[in-house]
Amino acid sequence: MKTRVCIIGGGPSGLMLSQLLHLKGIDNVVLERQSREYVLSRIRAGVLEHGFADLMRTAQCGERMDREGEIHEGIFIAHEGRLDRIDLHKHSGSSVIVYGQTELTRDLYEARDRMKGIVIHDAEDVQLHDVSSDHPYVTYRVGGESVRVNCEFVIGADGFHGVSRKSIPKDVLREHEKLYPFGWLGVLSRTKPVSPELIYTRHERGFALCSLRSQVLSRYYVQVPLTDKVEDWSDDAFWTELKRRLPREVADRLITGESIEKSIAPLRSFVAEPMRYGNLFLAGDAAHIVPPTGARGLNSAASDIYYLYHALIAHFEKGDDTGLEQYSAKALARVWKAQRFSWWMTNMLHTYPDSISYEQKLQQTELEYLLSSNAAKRSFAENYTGLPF
Ligand code: RFL
Ligand code: PHB
Repeated sequence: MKTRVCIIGGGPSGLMLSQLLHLKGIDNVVLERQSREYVLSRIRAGVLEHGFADLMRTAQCGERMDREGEIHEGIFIAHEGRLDRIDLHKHSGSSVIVYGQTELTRDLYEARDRMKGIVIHDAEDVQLHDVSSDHPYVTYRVGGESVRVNCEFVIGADGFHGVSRKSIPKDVLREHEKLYPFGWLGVLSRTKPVSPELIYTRHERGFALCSLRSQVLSRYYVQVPLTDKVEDWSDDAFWTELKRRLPREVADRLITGESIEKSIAPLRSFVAEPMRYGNLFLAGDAAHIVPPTGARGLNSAASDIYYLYHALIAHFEKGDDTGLEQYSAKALARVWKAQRFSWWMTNMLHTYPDSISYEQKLQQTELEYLLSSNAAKRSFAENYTGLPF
């Protein structure tokens, strides 16, 4: 098989780039290790910044998001039994959209199908070859058959556990990583959300988050030790723990129900540099991960895709490679800002098992400063709603 751009990974990053390139007439193929059903069963992001939403519209995939997604102009922070609101719109002039990653991935798949885009599912043993040359190629197996894809560019959009980043030689790639001593236990339930806007909670028993997917679908999280297993947590135990961490008035109106998904995600900060090696370009979770506290993960992927899309268009349409040459530095500059914000927000709101009283006092002071200073709220709002691309 021959194509111009071979994209590894059929998550939001890979599908978005595929769709954008296709609309500009640039031939591409997406190779996805999992089945479509599996990709669509993963429950992940819920909050999108306007930059991501704009890309969905450019990709002609924004119609359902604009119809069904909810615009949120503020978030709540719960602490010491009280609720404080940060007005995102007032402080930054911007807002976020609550629209699930599952739904936007479904929209992207449907668009790819409509345009007869090539997305190969169940692609096993994907391997990248000669990416530092002008003739890279990718091999994979599907249904017992081996296939070779000759291309001009390879895009590694295969998430944190993908194969692309690992294809960059060890003496070229620098990895920066921070692991947190806790995870998030998440529950999705077909219940009315406890609050119309998200509630981020700091509590001595650990962080909690009340989020939502729609007015009939709620998403809640509680901080748990890394040693906990999902099987340890019955639905009852989850609701009891969540209520203990929420302010009384919120806990009293929480509607509980059967969980329709329950999983534990470890928290990690990670950046791989550079994001380019020859004709291989990394994008999204393949190159960087944030703890979900600041809702930045998918939104960091969005700027990678934006830069990469424009760089590839300039290359194919005008023979101008400036964007490709600058891609890694440009993408990383924004990635590190999202890293900083996610790390800061995680530190402020979580309970650390070994923290000393001095650190706990500072955490509390950080939060009090945020909630009492318009300058701090403005900084929070501009980061949470998305720094410019
Ligand atoms: P993905 O979504 O991981 O997709 C990568 C795809 O590549 C496939 N793959 C391979 N394909 C071929 N060959 C291989 N060898 C392959 N290895 C892997 C995988 O099967 C997969 O389909 O990466 P992508 O596209 O870069 O998208 C990134 C986002 O998924 C991620 O950043 C967000 O989900 C992070 N995130 C959030 N981000 C936000 O912006 N806002 C949020 O509110 C938010 N909430 C969250 C989150 C992530 C969470 N978890 C579970 C980590 C909440 C949670 C709980
Ligand atoms: C979610 O709804 O899954 C969600 C929302 C906000 C976050 C993280 C996850 O910061």
